[in-house]
Amino acid sequence: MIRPLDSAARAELSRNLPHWSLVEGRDAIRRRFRFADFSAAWGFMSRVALVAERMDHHPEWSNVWNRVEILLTTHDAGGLSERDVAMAQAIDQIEPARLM
Ligand code: H2B
Repeated sequence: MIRPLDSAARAELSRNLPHWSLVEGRDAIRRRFRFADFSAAWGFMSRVALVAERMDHHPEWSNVWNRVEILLTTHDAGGLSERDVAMAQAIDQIEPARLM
């Protein structure tokens, strides 16, 4: 069992993860990405998939052509945990130059 994110870490979310926002009605964070085309979006998703496997932490996500939406929450914690923060930071490191 993983512990939920504590209130101090929650207070720092917007500063540590400025591109991510809290999801209404769920204890989760979300970021929307837009790429040049489907190929760029899928390439990005492939990289995220490798990170997810390495971290054993898997996103809820969707893709529509050049757009990717990623939602992070920890099912084992029933909401946000440090794993989501670490995953979001790792995703933010993936080729930001390819984002549009
Ligand atoms: N991903 C996410 N987002 N939340 C989890 O609680 C989670 C996961 N748990 N990936 C992991 C896998 C767990 O189910 C396996 C058994 O390690």
